[in-house]
Amino acid sequence: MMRGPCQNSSCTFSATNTCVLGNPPEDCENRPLIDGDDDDDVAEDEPGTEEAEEETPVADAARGSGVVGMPVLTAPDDGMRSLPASRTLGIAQVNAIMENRPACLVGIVGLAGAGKTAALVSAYLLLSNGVFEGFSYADSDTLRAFEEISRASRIWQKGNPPEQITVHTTLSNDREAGFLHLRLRRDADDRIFDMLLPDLPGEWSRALIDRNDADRLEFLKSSSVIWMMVDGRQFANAARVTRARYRAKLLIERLADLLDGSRPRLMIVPTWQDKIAFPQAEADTLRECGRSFGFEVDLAPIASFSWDEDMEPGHGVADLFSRTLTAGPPPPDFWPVTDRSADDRKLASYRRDA
Ligand SMILES: Nc1nc2c(ncn2[C@@H]2O[C@H](COP(=O)(O)OP(=O)(O)OP(=O)(O)O)[C@@H](O)[C@H]2O)c(=O)[nH]1
Ligand SMILES: [Mg+2]
Repeated sequence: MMRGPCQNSSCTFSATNTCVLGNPPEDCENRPLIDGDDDDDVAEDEPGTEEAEEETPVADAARGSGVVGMPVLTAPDDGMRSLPASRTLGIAQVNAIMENRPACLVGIVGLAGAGKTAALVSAYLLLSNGVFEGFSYADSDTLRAFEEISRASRIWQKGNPPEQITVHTTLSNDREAGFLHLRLRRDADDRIFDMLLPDLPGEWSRALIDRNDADRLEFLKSSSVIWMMVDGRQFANAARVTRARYRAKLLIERLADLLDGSRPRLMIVPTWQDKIAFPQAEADTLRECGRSFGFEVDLAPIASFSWDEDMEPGHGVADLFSRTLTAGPPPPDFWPVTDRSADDRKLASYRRDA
């Protein structure tokens, strides 16, 4: 048995022979075990992605030389390894960032069309135009991913907005979340904040509500804040509000269940405020529901875009980020207290001094 090409879309192993996660190539789980003649499905795993296009010729050439899945060229040592992944980050990369520096991991949930992607696009566009109140853009490891989700929003004409500015989110790996990274500088004190923001399909929240399918949302346990996005228009519509309210409450209950003991701050984020204000009674109901499950609840209404001349596009988005960052990360879990024994005396005293 050999290992085939890497299936992690962020990894450049096939091109550089270096695992982006630092795994030994022979043992990396992202490279499936294959028999020499049964690797056809590997290259087709992510149709349409550039990574997949790059991998195919390498795999084919390797097949011809009898060394299945191994690159035929040696990796150039040009420092490229340290470049960040161009698309979204996987869980392993997010973990690596969080171990290296304080970062604010946000959980973003909500049904399809709630406005999850739109909020991220709105923040990115405001930052790129230097009009994100209270913050400026410092860096991003996932610029290409931001550009991809923002593309359609750059081409619509004023006065003729399309129905959909962002497209329905799909993931190349439907079991693993893809994260966007933003580094912000806060104007007030020049402090730098790293934020990790998943752009998930609404189906993940629907599956959590309908089937309690929670495995792929496990990462929410490590988040400091959860944004629960809801389409604000539904809560101001007599025919739709009952169902919208029921599903929002069920989502809160499911989240509480999935999170076990941990309780990140819950921000309820009604979108489409340019169309209609979120009814106070609905806000109170959701707040109360969140509290009954032990959440500290906050409400942050936004208009990621705006069809209303009296409301600026991106209304409330900077405030959402600002309030998220004041929540502070949960206490870090590394350097846990362990029993000392005579054998680890040096390490123990190092920790005391550090
Ligand atoms: N005017 C206005 N339009 C919005 C707002 N939020 C979302 N939209 C529109 O609603 C569409 C759907 O929003 P998305 O952000 O793509 O929805 P989503 O939650 O990411 O949905 P999935 O990816 O399918 O889960 C967007 O393309 C926008 O056109 C808002 O606050 N104001
Ligand atoms: Mg989306």
